[in-house]
Amino acid sequence: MTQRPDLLPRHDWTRADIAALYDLPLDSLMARALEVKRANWPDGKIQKSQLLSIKTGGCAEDCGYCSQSAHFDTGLDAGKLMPLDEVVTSARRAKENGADRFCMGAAWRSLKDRDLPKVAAMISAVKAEGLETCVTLGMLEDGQAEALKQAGLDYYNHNLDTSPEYYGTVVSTRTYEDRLETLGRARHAGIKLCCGGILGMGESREDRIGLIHELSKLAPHPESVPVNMLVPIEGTPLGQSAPLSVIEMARAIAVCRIVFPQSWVRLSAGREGMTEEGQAMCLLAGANSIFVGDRLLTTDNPDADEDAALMKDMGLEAASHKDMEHGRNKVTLIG
Ligand code: SAM
Ligand code: DTB
Ligand code: SF4
Repeated sequence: MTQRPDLLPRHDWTRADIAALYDLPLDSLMARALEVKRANWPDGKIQKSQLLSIKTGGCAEDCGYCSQSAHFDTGLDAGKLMPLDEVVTSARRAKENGADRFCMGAAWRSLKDRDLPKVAAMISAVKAEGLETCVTLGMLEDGQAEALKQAGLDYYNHNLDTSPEYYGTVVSTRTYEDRLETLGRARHAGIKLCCGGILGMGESREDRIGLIHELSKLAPHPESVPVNMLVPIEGTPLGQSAPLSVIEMARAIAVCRIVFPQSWVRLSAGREGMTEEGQAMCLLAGANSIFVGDRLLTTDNPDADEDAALMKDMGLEAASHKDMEHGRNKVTLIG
């Protein structure tokens, strides 16, 4: 038996290699993505995550896409950290609705030590409900990732968002290096990474290639790669961005499937603005994870009936982390 290297993770992708994938005719690109997907994910199941905003708004960062930044008037009221019992109620409901992972997001620039015990208690309680746990809390300092891991954290979400070149156009209050440092801390503590970006912020295809290239250099690859389509928020600098075509979104997802063969590639924010056919195209391109529940953090997501119809029409089943061996079904062996 020999392993086919083109179906397995690599960390030596160049921008030119990724650009060459991007430039393929769509049918050739999708055929290659499908081959990678079938080899690494033979059961074809879809991972479902549910989000909960545990601390909304009033954030000190100026991310130009975000409803929660205190720098922009988006009409969102800032709240306090949610009490534990409300988090547990929400996690139970998410599980009943078929979610397998529960992701708690806080509109913080960075996690403060005073909030750490409260967040740790939330992680432990969600884990005790039988869900995989994920948090996204901004930047981490020494020792914090270890404490989160000890509480039962499976994934840390922290996105690179776009290429290093375009990043400064979108965010000015923290650097790409800051992001990489936090990712390194989470990884060092043995936490899986959920790291991706946003498309449709006025970036060029070269920037999308640059983002994928930066993600591909992370070794091991992030176990989850969320591909968000910008949800335009009125009042933010990117609120009037021209919508991205779903074909370009599907193309990016197919490239991600090929570059990150054993990662969950998540069709993340932006599904509410897509037709069922558009979402189906993104799933056929290689996405194998979605956010479920009718709310993301502060914006709408398709409701349970719509998602049930999508899954039924496509003949898709939900994945459970219990049948998974760290994000992949089996090793690719070609006789
Ligand atoms: N404050 C934390 C941080 O930035 O890491 C966690 C929350 S933040 C809302 C998580 C991610 O959501 C961002 O990195 C961004 O990729 C995505 N996101 C935020 N607003 C979005 C929007 N309007 N459209 C699409 N994705 C968005
Ligand atoms: C990610 O990449 N997408 C999620 C999650 N990680 C935290 C967030 C999407 C947010 C969409 C806008 C909102 O609802 O505020
Ligand atoms: Fe704050 Fe995160 Fe929104 Fe940036 S994306 S403004 S860090 S909540």
